[in-house]
Amino acid sequence: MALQRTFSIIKPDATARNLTGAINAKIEAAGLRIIAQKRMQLSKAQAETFYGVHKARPFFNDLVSFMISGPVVVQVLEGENGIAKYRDVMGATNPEQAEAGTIRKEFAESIEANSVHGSDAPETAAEEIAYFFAGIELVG
Ligand code: RTP
Ligand code: MG
Repeated sequence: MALQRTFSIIKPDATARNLTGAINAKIEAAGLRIIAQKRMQLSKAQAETFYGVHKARPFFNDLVSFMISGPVVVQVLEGENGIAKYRDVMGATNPEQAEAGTIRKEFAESIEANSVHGSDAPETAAEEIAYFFAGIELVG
């Protein structure tokens, strides 16, 4: 399979605990290359738009509040089968169900404060990358 790009967020629970480097080490150890990265504070509108697919879910308001509770690091990752590979490195949404060695097993605090986001399909990866980065910022 050719190189594939995915979009990642290091979430506020992780930046608060100074875990950006530890998470990046796991990303790189898995063979994914960080081809763009920036730290930012999401606005409420940006968080609502980003997680718009979950608007009707009972956890939506809490999720938006969490995502704006502190800085995030947004990233573009590239690698063979990058989307699925990063989902494997992240582990299950609920850290209690995540496999040993995954980012969420090792670092997540709860099903909500679960340290990282990763795109779930090629279409969402392309949309999410374009929402946060200009093409000129992606250096593969
Ligand atoms: P993500 O989109 O952040 O990569 O996470 P995911 O695919 O593993 O999980 P998803 O179902 O898309 O949920 C998005 C984020 O919402 C929060 N969440 N809270 N309180 C809850 O029951 C609950 N369920 C999900 C998590 O931060 C989850 O990553
Ligand atoms: Mg998701």
